[in-house]
Amino acid sequence: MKNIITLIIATFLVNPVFAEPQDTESLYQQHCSQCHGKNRLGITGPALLPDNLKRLHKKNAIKTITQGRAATQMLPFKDKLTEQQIKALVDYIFTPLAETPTWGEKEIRASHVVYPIENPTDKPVFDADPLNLFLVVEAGDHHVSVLDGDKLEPIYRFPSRFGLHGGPKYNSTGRYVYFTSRDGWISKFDMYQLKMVAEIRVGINARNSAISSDDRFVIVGNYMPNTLVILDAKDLSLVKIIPAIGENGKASRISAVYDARPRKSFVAALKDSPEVWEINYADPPPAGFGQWVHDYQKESGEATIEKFPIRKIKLDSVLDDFFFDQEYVHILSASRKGKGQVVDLDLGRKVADLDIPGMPHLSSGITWKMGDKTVMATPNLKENEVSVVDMKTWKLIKKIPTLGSGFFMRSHEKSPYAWVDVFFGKDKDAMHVIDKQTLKIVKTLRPALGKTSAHVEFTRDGKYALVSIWEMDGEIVVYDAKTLEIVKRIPMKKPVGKYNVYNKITRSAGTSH
Ligand code: DHE
Repeated sequence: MKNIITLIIATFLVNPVFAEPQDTESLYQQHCSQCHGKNRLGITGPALLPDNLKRLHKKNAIKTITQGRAATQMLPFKDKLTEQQIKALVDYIFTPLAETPTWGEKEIRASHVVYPIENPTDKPVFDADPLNLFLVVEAGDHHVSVLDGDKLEPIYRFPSRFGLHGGPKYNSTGRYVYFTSRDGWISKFDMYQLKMVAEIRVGINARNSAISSDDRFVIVGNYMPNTLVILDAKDLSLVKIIPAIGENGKASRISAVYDARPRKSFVAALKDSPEVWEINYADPPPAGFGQWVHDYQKESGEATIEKFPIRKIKLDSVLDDFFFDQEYVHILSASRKGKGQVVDLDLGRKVADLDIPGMPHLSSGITWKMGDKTVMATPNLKENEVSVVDMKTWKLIKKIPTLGSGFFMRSHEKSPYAWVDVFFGKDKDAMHVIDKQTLKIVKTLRPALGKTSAHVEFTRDGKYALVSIWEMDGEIVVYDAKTLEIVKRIPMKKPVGKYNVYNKITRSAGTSH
């Protein structure tokens, strides 16, 4: 008898909770579904689908389940599940669902939350210059810090949705900002009162969002489902769902959507069909907008849509992402396969090929005046070089070799330099500083030896450049943008991007819009 009891205790110690083997689906339902949803689409926890988890490698997923995630509600499961069970769960969440889930009007409306704000005020609740604030997205523990750009000190920190991606979008005054999470959550935050205003989930896997120049609408491009969703910018209530159906009649993911301010339109590219859509939000839409409508739209009756009329520009190849020239007439696109292209939005067609080698990470490129030319420069994710393109002839005028491939390039109207990170490879801690006139690297900085440095953003006056150190125990390293000396280090949890209110709302040529 004594032996049997000893055996039972020993079994329990090795495998604390589950003496019986269990199938992974029931393990998931028992331990994960309460927060991540019965169908893995997410509730309080993020969606657990392969596309949404792309940034999280399997070994990190194992670590998260085993140890939990600091400063979140994700608990450690090492005392409840065996190593084998954790591995099986990771394989399970990295497996696509058998059926494509629905996320339509009903689900979107049901997710909408408007937060009550006590003592509302139109005055900032802090002393800092509201136009020289930065938002810093800290991916390490899914928080956002509000940084005073003059004192270079954080003044507030709040939790964000899981996996924010892309630049938060400020309205024209910089008072409100809209965040997009990869799981399709849009959050509106009041920068004056430092309070969340409203949230809504518009998709299962969102790509990015844009706000209209008249501050009335927010648009979101989704990968899953294949839709563009327009929201009222005031309280994020649903205005319209536009199914992304390509010319071939098949549903398509949206590569990206941006606001084209002078055109009063949103411009979106389809990822699975070679076309760009210009969605007008002017009231009423400009005369002749319909002249761009293609025959297939006329036949299907789509051309009669009154609100948010769409011009569809057909191309030969797909755009993976794109950015505008400062006039919003041309879009310069990147493609995962092959070359980029230049599309003239006024002419409604491609006007040139773009000789950039690898797929740049979009929103990476910037423009500036070089002598009498305007040039665009971008790093490339597949090649160790920065490409510099003449914005008139669209010819590649220089390849600047770098120590590795990079994600972001940034500058400021008042700075003679453009900064580019070396994100990948053994020199991931390097940051090149390039002279904007000679196109030569004048200095290679190492803000934190051996640690990945990425993404630069300047203060409103261009005096300081802020660099992210992309580590859990990371920091923002502040450089004097002229002397290139470090002036301050601000600890942060894996800071990703940082976004200066003034530079964004004035659409500085040195940063993304
Ligand atoms: Fe991004 C912006 C696409 C991987 C960090 N990224 C964007 C935008 C697009 C894009 C379309 C512009 C959105 C906007 O601001 O409206 N990113 C892609 C990809 O296709 C890619 C290569 C693969 C993917 O998984 O989607 C990719 N991006 C990454 C990363 O791995 C990065 C480094 C870390 C992360 O958070 O996923 C990353 N992307 C960023 C950041 C911005 C961004 C920080 C905003 C930069 C800015 O200054 O505006």
